[in-house]
Amino acid sequence: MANSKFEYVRNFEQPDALLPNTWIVVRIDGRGFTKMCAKYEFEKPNDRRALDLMNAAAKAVVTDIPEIAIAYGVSDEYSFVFHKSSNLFERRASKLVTTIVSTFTANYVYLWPTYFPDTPLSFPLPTFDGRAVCYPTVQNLRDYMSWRQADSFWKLIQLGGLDNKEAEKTLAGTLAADKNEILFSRFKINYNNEPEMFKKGSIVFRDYELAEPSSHDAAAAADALAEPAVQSKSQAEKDKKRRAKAKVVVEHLDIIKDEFWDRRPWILSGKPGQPGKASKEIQT
Ligand SMILES: Nc1nc2c(ncn2[C@@H]2O[C@H](COP(=O)(O)OP(=O)(O)OP(=O)(O)O)[C@@H](O)[C@H]2O)c(=O)[nH]1
Ligand SMILES: [Mg+2]
Repeated sequence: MANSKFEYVRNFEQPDALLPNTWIVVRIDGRGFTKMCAKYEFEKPNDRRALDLMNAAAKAVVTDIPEIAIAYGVSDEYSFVFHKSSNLFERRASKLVTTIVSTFTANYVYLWPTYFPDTPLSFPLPTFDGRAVCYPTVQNLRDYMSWRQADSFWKLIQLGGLDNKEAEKTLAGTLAADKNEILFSRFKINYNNEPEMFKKGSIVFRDYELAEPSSHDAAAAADALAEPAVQSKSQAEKDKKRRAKAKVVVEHLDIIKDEFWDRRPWILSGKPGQPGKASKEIQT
């Protein structure tokens, strides 16, 4: 077809490509949730129904998008991690972010009545913003995840009535036992008795049989990759089937320590594991 005189406008589309060979994290965040939580009278500091709804929407996103290796959620935010070696359907920041945000929001609104059967949604409806960040190494990615999980502790304190600065001043340098004591005396929160979901946030991933710690070095192997591994068609098909079969689970585990990653090498390796007995881990 002959070029029309209008076609020049195509050049206004600017590239927003994400750096290759990096872990792409898309973090979404509820817009104006302080107001929304007050409107629907969410329990303070943590509302179980609201968090279960966030988790259900995130589970739907991970199930829908097999390139996501892991997701982590706390409060009104969720981070979705694309494996660095996945052959992504798209490497443009805007496309990835909008895909995640719209899939999450659609599911959040659709699932609302399941978690709030007596409180129908009304305008303004819940919406989310999103951003994409590239992390070059496994250490960078793990530090990012640790940062979000550690932040969940501060959020708990903040909602308990202290602002961040005040909380940091009160708690900085105190031992874990003292932190518990302070939390209890100031907020009547017995940190040890709080549900794991409130303390650790929520982790969503495809579950396979747990590996023996230190039987894999998935982190070093991932860092050594220079580009997506070349796979035969049949191997790619096999992986795809295994991924589709795997159960997507929501857990509340420590992701700061090595153990979580060591026992689940498939998250960093990108290779689906053995379909396992559903793995419930005893936290040490
Ligand atoms: N009561 C209650 N509030 C919650 C819960 N989870 C999240 N929130 C609220 O969500 C807010 C999340 O913080 P922000 O994302 O910084 O605040 P925001 O009002 O959403 O503002 P923007 O994200 O900038 O639009 C907190 O201020 C809390 O008030 C919950 O389980 N219970
Ligand atoms: Mg928010």
